[in-house]
Amino acid sequence: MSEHDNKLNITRRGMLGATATGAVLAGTGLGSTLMTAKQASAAAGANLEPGELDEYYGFWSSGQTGELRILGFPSMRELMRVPVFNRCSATGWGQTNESLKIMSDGLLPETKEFLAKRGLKTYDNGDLHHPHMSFTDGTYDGRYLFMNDKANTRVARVRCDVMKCDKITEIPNAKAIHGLRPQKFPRTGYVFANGEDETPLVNDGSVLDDPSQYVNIFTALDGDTMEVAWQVIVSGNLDNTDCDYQGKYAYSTSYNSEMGMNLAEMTENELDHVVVFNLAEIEKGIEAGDYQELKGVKVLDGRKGQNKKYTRYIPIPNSPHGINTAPDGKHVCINGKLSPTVSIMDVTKLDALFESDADPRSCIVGEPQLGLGPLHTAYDGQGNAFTTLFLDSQIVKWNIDKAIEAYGGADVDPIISKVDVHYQPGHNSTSMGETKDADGKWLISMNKFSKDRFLNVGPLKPENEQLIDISSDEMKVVHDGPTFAEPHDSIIVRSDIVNPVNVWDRNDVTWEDARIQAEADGVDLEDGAEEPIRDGNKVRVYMTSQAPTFSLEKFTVKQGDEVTVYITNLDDVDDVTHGFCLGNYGVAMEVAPLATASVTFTADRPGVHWFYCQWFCHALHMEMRGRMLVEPQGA
Ligand code: K7E
Ligand code: CUA
Repeated sequence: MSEHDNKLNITRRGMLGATATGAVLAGTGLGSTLMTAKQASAAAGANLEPGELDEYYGFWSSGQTGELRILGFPSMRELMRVPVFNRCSATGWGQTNESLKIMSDGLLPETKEFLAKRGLKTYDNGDLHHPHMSFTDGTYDGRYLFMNDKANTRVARVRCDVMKCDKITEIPNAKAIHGLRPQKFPRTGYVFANGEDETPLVNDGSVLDDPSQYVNIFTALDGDTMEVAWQVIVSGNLDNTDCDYQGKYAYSTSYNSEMGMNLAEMTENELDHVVVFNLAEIEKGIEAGDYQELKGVKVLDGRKGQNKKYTRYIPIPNSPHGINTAPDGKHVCINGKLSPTVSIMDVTKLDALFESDADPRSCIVGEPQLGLGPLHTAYDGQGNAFTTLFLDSQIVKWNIDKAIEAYGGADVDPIISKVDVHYQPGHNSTSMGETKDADGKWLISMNKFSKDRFLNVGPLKPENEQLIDISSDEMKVVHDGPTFAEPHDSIIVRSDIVNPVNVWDRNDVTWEDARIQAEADGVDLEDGAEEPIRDGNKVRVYMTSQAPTFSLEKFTVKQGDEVTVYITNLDDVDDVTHGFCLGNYGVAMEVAPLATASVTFTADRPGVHWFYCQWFCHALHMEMRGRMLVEPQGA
């Protein structure tokens, strides 16, 4: 639920009561819509025969679980979980040296210090809302996925060749990275990231309960290096963000222009705003030295009323949430949340805002009333938009041109149809819908509540993601998909764009540290070493794995040694992943085909300790094990 909660608490009691009734009614009404022949075949497309492959990849966030998920789409089969901000028992993410390096390298020095006092190298929780793929020329290019962590103010990147996270950057100065989007044109380029929570600019305790001194921060990262390129101080907290197809502007919704500290203050104004960021002017400002340097980052002042050309504030009713650029490259929908409206912004009118003192609202060309609680909008590439109505538990399909005509006074209704979803939708996504290649086939509604849609699993219930056929004007729900906490957002990418490898390249940079250490030890990772290599109380064990054996059946260390086990998987066969799990030591990791993985622990328990392969690899997988013999201290 995250930030929606804040605003919607007001009506939450009434809303939930109303929904329970709605659910019963919806259950009886649903089957009464007749499917068109086109829809029937599309629905059949969602039910793949065994062995058939999906037409799309779905990349899903997981909210407070902190991982990225990969689904086959439209079958909605979950294919993989990619740990990012979380600790993963199966893969050893958050425990292996390779993952800990990725998780800790990009942390701020002060965070490293803070965590070290708790005996940690990194955070082990995250709140991942928004996964988005890198773009080239307005469409997905299959290089990277970028995603935010609202919980601990980070941005991560996943490599699409191996589907593993390779960089995590903690964003300085900002707090709670929420909205995130990669630049669409000419390429990514920048990754834009919104800071949601306002704090003093220098948050060292010298200013505490004086909100007049709080600011919020918009960040642009360099998607290639994952370093912060620049930041802009803004007024109001930032919610979601998107950018244009021209490479000129980014824009963010702000739901608390009041800079209020409690619910009443935060919802006081009838109008909040969208902040528009002028990328060329910001780059010029940096070149001209118009910034302060804070924690190694160039920070420009783009607050309201500073009269510079970095930002413009466009009044929008009331607590806007999602902001989505249409595939036409011209229109941007700003979802009103507490207002039943979506505001349509025309990006071709933004130049005028910056060049003259034009009324900031002059770029708003439509504002249709769609229903209660509009949160996010997706597109079919044919001029139509699909907006989630959180409070109404519906998706509304509407026509952008007609909404613009109606705003100009014409007597037309932009709403084409509505469909009930179950229940309370947040994000929705269409196939290729956030690119210029939107294909108008499928929509997924990511519903926050499932209530009675599945077998009851106790007070904590799954969410419900509903697959909707949008190939005709009558939207048709064709599948319910329960999911665990808490996917906010997803993207649906044509499968030909994504081409992961089957086995690792031995030269991969992921285990560069292991390669360097092995070289220093005179060991070839692909051979392993027959004896542990001792260096004071540091002991390094080099093993290979090849189904169904490890190259060592045993190794001996002394109690208190700091032991690093390096394992190289020599099986270059599709899908033959091995693991290393050391019993009663809390140590476990994955070693995929041709990968090297390593883990470091202190051998502080004497005795015989079995290690085993924890990924099923062979008929003799159970036999794939060995012993760590730990000599007691003083022996
Ligand atoms: Cu609407 Cu964090 Cu994208 Cu949730 S946000 S829904
Ligand atoms: Cu190797 Cu199981």
